[in-house]
Formats: sequence, C-alpha cells, structure tokens
Amino acid sequence: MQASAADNKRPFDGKDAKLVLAHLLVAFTALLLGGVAGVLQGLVRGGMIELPSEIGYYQILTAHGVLMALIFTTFFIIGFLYAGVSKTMGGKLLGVVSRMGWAGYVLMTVGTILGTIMILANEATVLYTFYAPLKANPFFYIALVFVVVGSWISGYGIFAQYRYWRRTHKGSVSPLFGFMAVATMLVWQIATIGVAITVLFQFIPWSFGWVEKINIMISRTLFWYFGHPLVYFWLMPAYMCWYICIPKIIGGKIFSDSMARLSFVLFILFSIPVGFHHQLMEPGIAPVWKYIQVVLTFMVVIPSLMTAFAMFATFEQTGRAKGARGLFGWLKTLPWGDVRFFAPFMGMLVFIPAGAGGIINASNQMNAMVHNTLWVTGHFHLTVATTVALTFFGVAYWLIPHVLGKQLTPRMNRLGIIQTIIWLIGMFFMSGSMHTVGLFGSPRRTAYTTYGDHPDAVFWMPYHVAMAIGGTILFIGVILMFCNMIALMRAPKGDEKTAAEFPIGETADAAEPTPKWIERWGVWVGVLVVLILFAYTVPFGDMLVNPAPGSKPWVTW
Ligand code: HAS
Repeated sequence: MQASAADNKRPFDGKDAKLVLAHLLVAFTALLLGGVAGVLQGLVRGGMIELPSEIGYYQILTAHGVLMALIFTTFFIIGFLYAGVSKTMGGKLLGVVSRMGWAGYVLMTVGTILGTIMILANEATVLYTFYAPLKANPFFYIALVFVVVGSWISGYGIFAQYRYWRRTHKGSVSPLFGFMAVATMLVWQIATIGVAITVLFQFIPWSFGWVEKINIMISRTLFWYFGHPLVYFWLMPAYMCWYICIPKIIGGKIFSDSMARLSFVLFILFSIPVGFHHQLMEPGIAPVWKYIQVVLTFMVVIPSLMTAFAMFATFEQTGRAKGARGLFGWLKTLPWGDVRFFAPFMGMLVFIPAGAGGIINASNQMNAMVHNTLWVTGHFHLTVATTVALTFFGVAYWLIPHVLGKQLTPRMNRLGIIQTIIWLIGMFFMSGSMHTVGLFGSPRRTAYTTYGDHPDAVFWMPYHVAMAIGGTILFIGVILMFCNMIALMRAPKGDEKTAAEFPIGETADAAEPTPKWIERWGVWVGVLVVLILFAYTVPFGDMLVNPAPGSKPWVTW
C-alpha cells in the first residue's frame, strides 16, 4: 500500500521535522569536517603540502574516515528513515518513537563529539577500522559504544512504529518504505553485535590495561562480521530512494513492490556471513571457510543485480508510457534537469563500475593483486562516496525543504546539478587514479613517501598528484553541498502547489500483488542465524580453541 499524490504533498509533522533536521545537521557538519581532513590528506599524499608537526597524517586520515564513512552516513540514514517512517506509517511518529529517536540522537551525538575530541587530541590515531594492535585512548572506544547504543535505540523506534502500523492495519501489506526501513535497521542491529563484542570485551579492557594482550585475529574477524554488512547499511537507504522515490520523480511507477522487498530480504540473508572476503589474505582462517564466504559474497551481489534490472525496467516503462521509441529512446524522457533525479541517477551509473570492482575484490586470486592497495580505496570512494553519497545528496534536496514546508527553487535545483557535476569530476580524477595506481602496487593507508626514490614509487607520484587534484575538486563539492543545505533550510515557504513533496511512488498496475509471507521477519532472521552459524562457527571456534599469542598495545604516533 503506497501513499497517494495528496499524501506526498501533505505537510510534514512539525515535531518530527525537528528530529529529522537535527540528524541531517550533524550529518552534514561531519561531512564538512571530514572533507577538510580529506583535502589535507590528499595534498600531503601528493607531496604538495606538509602538515605542521603537531598534526599527523594518520590523525587526519582517522578523522576523515570516522566522520565521513561512519558519522555522516549513520546520522543521515537515521534521519531519512525516521522521515519516511513518519510520512508513510501514520503521518507522524508515535510519542514513544519520537522519544526513542531523540534518545538515540543524543547518545550518538555525545559519542561523536567524544570520539572527535579523542582524534583531534591525537589520542586515537587508529584509522576508521581501529585495527588492533594499534591502541587508542579508552574513551575513543567508549565513544563508539555511545554511537552504537544510540543507533540501536533509534532502530527500536523504527521497529515500534512499524509494529504499531501493522497492529492497526491488520491484513494489509505494510508501506514499502516502512518495510525497507525495518530491513535496513535489522541488518544494522545484527551486524553491530560483532563490533559491540569486540569493543566491550576486547578493546576496552585492553586499552584500560586491565588485560595485557589482545587476540588480533578475533578482533579483526568480529570487526569484519560488522564491517561488511555496514556497507549494505549504507547502500540500502540509497536503494530505498531508487526503488520508492525515483519512480515518482520521473513520473512513473514502481516496477514491482514484491521484487523490491525480495531484494531487501536477500540483503538481510546474505550481507552478514561474508566478512572473510575482507580477510582473504590473512593467515589463521582455513581456505575452505574463506571459499564458503566468497560464495555467499557472490549471493549478495544478486539483490544489486535485481535492483539494476528494476531500475532499467522503471526507466523504460516510464519512457515508453510517455511515447519513447526505439531501444534507448526512453533515455531522452528522463528529467535530466531535476537534481532529485540527476544526483541519484549519477550514483546508479557509477555503481556499475563500482560494483564490478567489488566483484573483482571478492575473487580470491584477484584480491591477492589488489588487497591493501589504493585500488580498494578507489573502490569505496566509488561505492560509498559516490553512489551512496550522491543519492543522499539528491534526497537532501527535497527532504530538507519538504519537512520545513519550503520550496526547492529553480536556483537551488541548478546549484544542486552543479554540485553533482563537481562531485563527479573530482571523483573521476581521484578514484580513477586510485584504481589505476593501485594496480601498479601503490599501497593504501600510507603518508607521502617515495621509498628512498625507488623507481616504482616515483612512477606512482603523478597519480598521487591527480588524486590530490580530484580531492581538491571534491572539497569544493563538499563546501557547496554544505552551503546548499543551509540555503535549503532558508528557502522560501511553499504552499500546497509549490512546497517540495516527499516523492513516494505507487506500484505499477501490472505488477503482481505483494505476497504476505514476505513480512515473516522471524523466518528471515531464523535463516540468517543459520547462515551465520554455518559460516562462522567452525573458523571462529578454531580461533578460540587455538588462540594466537596476542599482542600488547602499540601506539605508533
Ligand atoms: Fe566493497 C572493500 C566486495 C559493494 C564499500 N568495500 C570495501 C571497502 C569498503 C567497501 C568501504 O570482496 C573497504 C573496507 C576497508 O577499509 O578495508 N563490495 C564488494 C562486493 C560488492 C561490494 C562484491 N562495497 C560495496 C558497497 C560499498 C562497499 C555497495 C559501500 C556502499 N568490497 C568487496 C571486497 C572488499 C571490499 C572483497 C575487500 C577488499 C580488500 O581486499 O580489502 C557488491 O555488493 C557489488 C554489487 C554491485 C553490482 C552493481 C549493480 C549496479 C546497479 C546500478 C544500475 C544502474 C542503473 C543506471 C540502473 C553488481 C544496481 C543505468 C543507466 C544507464 C543509462 C546505463
């Protein structure tokens, strides 16, 4: 059951608007600060500037990764999900849900501030993956606990609103947005168990000095149990925009509600038991378990291929309904001048090579070639920093004015298109050079060095300069995005006709009805638990029974 056109225009609840905007404000502030760190590190790595001696390269690398990959995304996603849940499941959040949203927000913000202080104080230069045996100040790990626990509470709020809706609409299939929000938060809740265990039982006692050593293998395995589904926690809200909002924006309909839901169910099943594909080059895990997790990794590609199919189908059906002819005539009918479409579409386009790169990474032999090189950095700048980020930017252009009852003016729309193009140009230079120089062997996570003028390293330098140029262009994109966000908040008020809408698509008439079994969450979680146990029990048990000697803490900065 989807919202009608009148629902899309209906004013957004004032109280809920504050909650959504509070999340977006932290998200975009993190983007700005992370962007400052990013441009600096690009210029350092390209040999173009030197940092003052009090600031370390790895310190700003940590700030960049934490603020952009973890904080910008998490705050934006929770704000977006709360907005959609409020819009499509009752028109306003229940009192208790709103309180949970605020409680989660406050905890996450406290965690973010504490974590950022630790990084700026040079107490936590451990990069965003915080691999042991690098040891941060215990308060950095405590900050992570705040962020994760806050996000759990926010997730419970989404579950509560969904349960309420289902209780009051017995026999109906839930709104697609609500279903997808629950699926996304379910992936998050189950994935973060891994990071919670390693932080609570390994990092905190070890960083306080209560235990002498840490088992690195276990900490990394728990991290990647969380780290891979994390990327789908970023991707699924982008897919929500593609499946639900884009059809409405282009004047079409959702190709198939059931297919959209099925792809999210597949993400629940297959996004978690695949962490070993980040550890393919690590000793201590028997090859057969790596092989099994690689097979499961290829399973998690399927919902993305389904999404590509659904998007092409939506575009083509809409174009043909508007009279497009020929194989690609529908392309001309797409609203290229509308930033709400243009930015996410560019994200989709980029996801074709980005996803292909992921499939390369997942292939054991090719992983040996690219692992720990700048290729991987190039991969995640295309996936999360382009596909996901551009989609989130595209959402912000209508979400901010919608919740405030304001307009997306033609001027803001134009600025949005310019911002998207700047992003694409910057990313072309930066990620393109990262991919290429990665294939030549240039390692990731290193500051500027020519390794004593070794010919290979000297050969890499022009690519590092191109990365710095791309990074500088992207920084202009970050500043413009931040200014656009402020301008969107100050946009002129709209009336029924001119206010920005929350674009919620309707399902195509020809689509099959959605089967009710798709909402049997217990079944999906049950199958997921079986898959996790299958993929992890033996190799993890092995790490516990035959533990490595463990490591004392290292503080290298
Ligand atoms: Fe990845 C490393 C494998 C997707 C993010 N990945 C990373 C890291 C990050 C990351 C952050 O197997 C680095 C972590 C670190 O710091 O070490 N990744 C994959 C695979 C996929 C994948 C198989 N990754 C993502 C997404 C991310 C993300 C999504 C963020 C959002 N990744 C790996 C592996 C590694 C890795 C290894 C470890 C590497 C190493 O050695 O360290 C798949 O999910 C990708 C499937 C995607 C597709 C594309 C479908 C295309 C679509 C667009 C359709 C376009 C349309 C428009 C409709 C098959 C849906 C067309 C219109 C026209 C007009 C043409």
